[in-house]
Amino acid sequence: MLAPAERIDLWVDFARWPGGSEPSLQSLAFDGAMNMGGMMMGRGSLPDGAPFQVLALRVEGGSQGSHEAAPPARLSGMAPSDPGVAVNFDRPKIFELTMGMMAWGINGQSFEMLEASPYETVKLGTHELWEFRNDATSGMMGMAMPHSMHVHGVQFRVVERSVSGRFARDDERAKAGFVDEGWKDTVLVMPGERVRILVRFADYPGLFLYHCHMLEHEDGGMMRNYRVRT
Ligand SMILES: [Cu+2]
Repeated sequence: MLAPAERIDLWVDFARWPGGSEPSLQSLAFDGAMNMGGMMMGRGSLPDGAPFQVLALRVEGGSQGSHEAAPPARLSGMAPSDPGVAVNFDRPKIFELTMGMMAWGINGQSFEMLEASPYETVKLGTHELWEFRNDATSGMMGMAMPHSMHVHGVQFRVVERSVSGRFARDDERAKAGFVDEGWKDTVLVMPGERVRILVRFADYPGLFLYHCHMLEHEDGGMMRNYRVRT
């Protein structure tokens, strides 16, 4: 299960399809409306959660199809992340994904073009633990939306994912599982979930965005800056 803007590397062996076949990459149907009753349906022709084709392919036959290729016997491995390296390992920074007065926000705040709060200021060269919490929206008129949280300028590791009991039964929606392994820059946070990430601010000082990657949400205010200071 992938969120908008979440990415993975795929290895596809097209030798298994005969020439002339047309496999495709599909976005399968899911309960994307999340009890919204179509209220915030986009301007597109497809309702949220409707299946659609992402990519059409055509496999050609003939000798060029006989090329042998195989993925490496062993893909890169990664040691488990160590939350202990975070400067705030005992006190993760909490980012509530909020909805108030019909405006999305992060910790109740909306986007400001040139601002980052002291809370959103980090030091270059350090690690921090951040926790995205998708529990505030659940109280608002039954609005329980997934969010796709993207942090600019860095890569992070997912340390922990937990779901409140109230939403645990809804995990059926994500039964395909999450892609939480490896380096990430976007992570799916389902309704009722808290996702803790370990971020390293390694390379550049300056002002960077973090936001939900669902366009209606980020444009509605679920986007903020954070500042990396030297
Ligand atoms: Cu969102």
